[in-house]
Amino acid sequence: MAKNEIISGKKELDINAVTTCDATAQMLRKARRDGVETAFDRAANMKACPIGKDSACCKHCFMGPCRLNAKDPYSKVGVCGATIDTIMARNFARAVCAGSAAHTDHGMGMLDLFRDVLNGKIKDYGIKNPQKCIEVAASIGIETEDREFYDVAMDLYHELERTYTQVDGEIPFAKRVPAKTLETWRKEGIVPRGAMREIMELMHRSTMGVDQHYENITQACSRAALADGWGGSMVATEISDILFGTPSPVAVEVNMGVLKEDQVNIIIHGHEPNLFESMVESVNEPTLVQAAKDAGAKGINLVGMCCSGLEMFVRHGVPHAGNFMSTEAVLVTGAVDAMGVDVQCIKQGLVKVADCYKTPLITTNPRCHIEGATHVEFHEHDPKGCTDEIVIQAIGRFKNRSMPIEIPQIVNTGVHGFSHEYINYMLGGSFRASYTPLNDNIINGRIRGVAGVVGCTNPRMKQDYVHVELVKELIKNDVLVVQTGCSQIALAKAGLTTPEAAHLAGPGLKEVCETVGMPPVLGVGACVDNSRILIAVTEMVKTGGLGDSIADLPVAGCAPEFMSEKAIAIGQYFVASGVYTVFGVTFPIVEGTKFHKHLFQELEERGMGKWGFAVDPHDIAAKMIAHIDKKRKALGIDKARERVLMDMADRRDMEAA
Ligand code: XCC
Repeated sequence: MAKNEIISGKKELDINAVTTCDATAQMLRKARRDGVETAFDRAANMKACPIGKDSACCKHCFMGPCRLNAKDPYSKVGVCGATIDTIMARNFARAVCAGSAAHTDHGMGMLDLFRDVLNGKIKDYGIKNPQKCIEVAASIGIETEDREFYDVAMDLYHELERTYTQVDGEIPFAKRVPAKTLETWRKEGIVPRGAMREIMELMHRSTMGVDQHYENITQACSRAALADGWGGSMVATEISDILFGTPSPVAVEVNMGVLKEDQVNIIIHGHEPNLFESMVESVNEPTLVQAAKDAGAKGINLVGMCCSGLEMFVRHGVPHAGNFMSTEAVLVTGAVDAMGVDVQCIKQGLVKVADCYKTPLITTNPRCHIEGATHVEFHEHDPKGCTDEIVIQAIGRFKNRSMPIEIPQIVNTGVHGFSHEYINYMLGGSFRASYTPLNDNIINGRIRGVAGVVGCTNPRMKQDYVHVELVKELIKNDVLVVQTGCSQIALAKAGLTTPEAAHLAGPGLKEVCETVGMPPVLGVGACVDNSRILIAVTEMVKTGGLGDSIADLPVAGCAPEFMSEKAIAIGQYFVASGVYTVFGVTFPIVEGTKFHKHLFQELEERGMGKWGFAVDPHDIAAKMIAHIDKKRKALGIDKARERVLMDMADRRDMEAA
C-alpha cells in the first residue's frame, strides 16, 4: 500500500479525544494501521498560529506582514499605523467577502442553469416545481395572474439577476424582509445593492490605506453578507427548489454503514445539486447497471457527503455517509470505488488518502481542480458525459478491488427535509397552512424559542460533540432546533432527527412534537439553505404576536464547530438580520477591543442582532437560552407558563360548574 508520509516523529493522535463519531473513530484506527494520515493528524501536529488566530496579523501590503500583540492590543500599530481594530476588521471583511462570494457564485450557477433550461439550451434538466416559480415571482412583485408560465419565469430570471449585477438600488429579495427590519437596514445603510458590487467594494475597502474605521468596515461587511443571505444563498435555494423540487420530510439513512461491500460505491461530495442530480440518472442507466453486474457487483450504490449530500437525501432519499471531518475517513473503508467532487470544503488531503486506497478522486467543476486528482469536467448541456464517466471509473475500480475492506456497520435513520413550505403545512395542515400554531406555542410558552444550530465540523474540536450536546440542552429547555449543513448530520448520527427523539425534549416542546409528529430537531437543508431559516423567521414576524422585526423574536443561532469563511459570512448576515449568533471553536477578534465591542454589543443597540462566543456546549446553550428569555421578557410573554396554569384552573372551574 502506498503510504502517505505519516507520523514518524509526529504526535500520535488520541482518537477518542478527537471524535464522538464511532464510524470515524473506527476508520481513524484503521488509518493508523494502514499508515495513512488525515486532517485529524495534521491538526494535532499543527499548532494554530497564535497571532493569526487572534487576527492580530496584517498582510494586506508588503511593508509587513505586521504582527500586533493580542495580549496588549493597543501597544503597537502596523507599519502604516493601522490599529488592531482596523486590522481585525479588515481580516474579518476578507472572510465575509470570500464566504459571500462562495454562496453567491453557487447561486449564480443555479440561475444560469434556470435561464438555459427556460430558453431550451439545456435539455437534461426541467422545471420540477412550477408552482414554486410562480410563488417566488409573486413574492417579489412580479405580475403572475393570467400570464404564460414562461413569461413569468423569464421575468423572475431577469429580476433575480439583479441580485448579482445591480449597481444601485435594493436587491430583489429585500422585498421579503419584514418592514421594521428593512427600516433598520435602510437607517444603517446596509441594504445590499448587488452582490458583485458589495463584494468588490469590500475587497477595495479592506485593501491597504482605504477604509480604516472599524465601524465603517462593519457596515460594508453587513451589506456584503446580506447580499449572500438574502441574495446569493436565497437564489440558490429557491432556484434549486424550482428546478429539482422542494424538499419535504423523508426518512434517510446516515453514517458509513450505508456503504455496501458487494456494490459499486460512489460518493458525491461538495455543494451544488446539479452534478448529483445527473449522478442519480447515471447510476440508474440500464447499461451502466448491467456493466456493474458484469463486474460482479450487486448494483451501484450512490451516497452523498457534506452539503451536496444534504441537497440530495431530502429530494431523492439518497443515503448520506457523513460530514466534513469524515470525508477522508470514509475513503479508509477501502469500499469507495469513486469520489466525485464539485466545489467547497473539498480537502486537498483527499488526494493522498484516495491514492492510498486506489479510489479515483474526480474533480468536475472548472472552479476546482486539485493536483493529483482526475478532472472530468461537468457541462450542463451534456451532464451525463461527466457523470457516466464517474460511474465507469467506479466500476473499473470495483472490478480490480485489491484493498481489504472494512465498513463500520453503523447506520442511523433520521427524518429530514423540513423546507419552509413544509413547516407551514405541517403546523397548519393543508387547509390553513400557517405559522400561527408555532407562534401560539411560543406565546403560550410550550416552545420557549427557536434556535438555528448549523455549520461545519472542525478538527480543533471533538467532532460532533459540541453540536450534539448543545442541541440536547436546547431541546431539553423547550427550544425548537432547526439545522443546516454538517451540523444536522451530527444530530442525525446521534439519533435526534427522528420524531421519537421528542422524549429528550422538555415537556412543552415534547407535547408539540408529539401532537404534530415531528422531531424536536428539524433538518432544513444545506449551507445555502440557511436562507430557509431567514424565511421562517420572517414568517414568524409576519404571523404576528412576536414583535415587529426579526430582532424582536425569541430566537438565536449558533455554529459551534465552524471552520469555513462561509460560516463567518452566514454569521454576519444573521447578526445584521437581527439574530443573536454564537460561534464556538475560536473567534478571530481580540476581546476588550473596540471592534469586539462593536460586534458583540453595539450592533444590537442599533436594532440588529449581535455576535457571541463560547466553546463549551453548555456555556453556548446558557447564552442562547438567556437571550431567548430576554426577548420573551421584552415581548411580555415571559410569564406565559403561568398562563398555562391559569388554563388548568379554568378547566377545574369548568369541571366544578
Ligand atoms: Fe462545509 Fe457545507 Fe461547513 Fe459542512 S457545514 S463543512 S461549509 S459542507 Ni455549511
